[in-house]
Order: sequence, then structure tokens, then C-alpha cells
Amino acid sequence: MADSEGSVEQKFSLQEVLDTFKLCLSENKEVYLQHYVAGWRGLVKFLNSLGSVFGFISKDAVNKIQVLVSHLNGENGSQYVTVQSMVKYELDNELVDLTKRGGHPESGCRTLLRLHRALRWLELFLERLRTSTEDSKTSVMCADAYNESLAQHHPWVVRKAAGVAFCVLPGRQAFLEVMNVGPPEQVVAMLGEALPLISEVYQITEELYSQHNLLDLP
Ligand code: 1Q0
Repeated sequence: MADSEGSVEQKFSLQEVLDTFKLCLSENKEVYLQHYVAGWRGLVKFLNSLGSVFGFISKDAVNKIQVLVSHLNGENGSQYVTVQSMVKYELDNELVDLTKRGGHPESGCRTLLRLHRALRWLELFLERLRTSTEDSKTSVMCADAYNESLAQHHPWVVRKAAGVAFCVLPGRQAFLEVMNVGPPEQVVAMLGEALPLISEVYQITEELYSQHNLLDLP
């Protein structure tokens, strides 16, 4: 099937996501927006392969990716090269709704914050997956990670829908297989490699947002 960019849709591979997260950090530890967004694209590809029950989640993620891409490709795109430069540019130019939603519902800052919170879920979930045993349930790992992170930012109805979706996740073995890495031990090894990267990107963004009081953007 061809995607919107006309290229042939490829299978998800964990390696590919790992590579994009590797590219995310600059030498002085700034986060490149382009690669951050590419990492999410890879994850959405994976989510789509799990079936239409996850459609409402992937739709929201795609919307957010698109908002960020349009900033990147817009006339002020050069201000959006890194998350650090985006925060500075949007704050300096009063382009962020800080306390209630208003004139800037699609600021880069508030849009990225939603993905940033989801990255914490990903980190917690993948760590559970990495240390899981054969009889562990992906639905439980996923729900526990969600309740510890993203759920705190979601209203009841979204939490309920997410809970339903988690129940139809493939079992651990099938889940590891669709990652297209190889046998379970290899997936576990690759997760061990991916997690510190994801975690570092998360920490750097978290600190930046915290310094600028941006962690509760409406
Ligand atoms: C594998 C199962 C995936 C489960 C994903 C867990 C996240 C559940 C989130 C459900 C909420 C989505 C509905 C929309 C919510 C929005 O209201 C909310 C706030 O935005 P706004 O504009 O209303 O203020 N949006 C969000 O919180 C953003 C949520 C983005 C979630 C993106 C999840 C992408 C998941 C990718 C699958 C990763 C699979 C991991 C294995 C891959 C190994 C590297």
C-alpha cells in the first residue's frame, strides 16, 4: 500500500525506531525535532499494524506529528530545528497559550508536550517488556505503564477507551515477533539498547519544559 508520500509502506522495525532516536540528540544534547517526529512516525507504523482498535490513538498521534511537521516546514521552520530552539522562539514571541486555551491551540510546545508524555509511557512499557517473562501479559504491562504516566493527563472516557484497546493487544510472543528483530533474546537485547536513548531524550525534554514551567500547558 502506498502512503501519503507515495512510497511503499514498510514493515515496522524496532531497529529503525532505535536509529531515529539515536539521531535525536545533537552533540550538545539538544533534541532535533525532525528525528523526534520520525521516531513517532515509526511507532505509529507499529501501532497501525496492531489493528483498527488502535485507530483513535494513532489518529491523535498522527495529528500531532502533522502539526509539528507543518511548523518545521513553515516559514519559521528554522526556529524549529531543535526542541530547545522551538521553546525559545515560541515563548519569546508569545506563541504559546500558557494557562488556558486561546489563540495558539497548535503551538509546537503544547503539541510536543502530548507526545513527550506518551514517550514516558513508552519508556515504562518497554522496560516492563524487556524484563518480562514468558507468561507476562502485554495488556497488563501496557495498562500499568499507562496508569503510571499518561492516564493522569486523560479524562475518564479516554482512559476507558485505552483500557479496552489494551485488552486486544497480542500476547507477549506475538508482540515480540511483530517487532521484526528476531528471537525474543535479540528483542530484549535491542530494547536494552533502545531504552537509555529514549530515556535520555525524555529527561532532556522534561528538564527543559520544567525550567520554563511548560509541563501543564493546556
Ligand atoms: C501498544 C499499544 C499502544 C498503546 C498506546 C498507549 C497510549 C494510549 C493513549 C490513548 C489516548 C489517545 C486518544 C487521544 C488523546 C488526546 O486527548 C491526548 C491529549 O491531546 P489533546 O490535544 O486533546 O490535549 N493525546 C495524547 O495524550 C497523545 C497520545 C499519543 C499516543 C501515541 C501512542 C503511539 C504508540 C505507539 C506504539 C508503540 C508500541 C511500542 C512498541 C514499539 C517498540 C519500540
